[in-house]
Amino acid sequence: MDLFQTSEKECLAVHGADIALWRHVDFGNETELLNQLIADTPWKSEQITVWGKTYTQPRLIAWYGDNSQTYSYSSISLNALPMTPLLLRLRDQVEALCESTFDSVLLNYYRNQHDGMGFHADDEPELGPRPAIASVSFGATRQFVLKHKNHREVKNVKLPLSSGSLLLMKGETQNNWKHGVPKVSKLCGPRVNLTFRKILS
Ligand SMILES: O=C(O)CCC(=O)C(=O)O
Ligand SMILES: [Mn+2]
Repeated sequence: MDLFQTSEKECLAVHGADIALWRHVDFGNETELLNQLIADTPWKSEQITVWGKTYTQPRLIAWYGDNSQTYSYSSISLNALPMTPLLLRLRDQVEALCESTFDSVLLNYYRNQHDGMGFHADDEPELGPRPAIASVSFGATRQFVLKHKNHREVKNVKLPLSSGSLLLMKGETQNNWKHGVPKVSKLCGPRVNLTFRKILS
């Protein structure tokens, strides 16, 4: 079976964005992948400072890359860990589907419904002006919400990202839209999300 042939790509009609979604890619047994990622990743809890106030991020993170890159966002600076065989294998599949190359990956671990990610754009200068960012999810389905940066009248776009999904954002997406993963009130199991990126030197 050719893994790459089984996945269907949907291009989403979102104004001023270039977003594609594969609702399910055969990355392997997703429960095993989720458990392996949770168990084998040296997760870090980070403090971020926004407008002078310091918070503990409501999720755990880890940063991996081909080179010993340092990645900075908000007030955090992370040194890349070396890519693992599992991450290299997932990257090969993601690169083939997305027709892009990536040199690093940020892992986010949402332990339960109390974990989330606030609205932000992946628009750090080191990602370049029109970055391609590929996001793979395992575990609980969480809503990925896109909010237009400039037009309040434009409705938010809500995408439920289920286990084994692949989302690709590129072109003007980060310039025009923010995105986030809201906390939820209902009981929710663990989710690990991987965002593959390319850091320009
Ligand atoms: O968990 C997600 O789906 C989003 C992750 C994300 O936006 C990020 O890592 O920048
Ligand atoms: Mn992001």
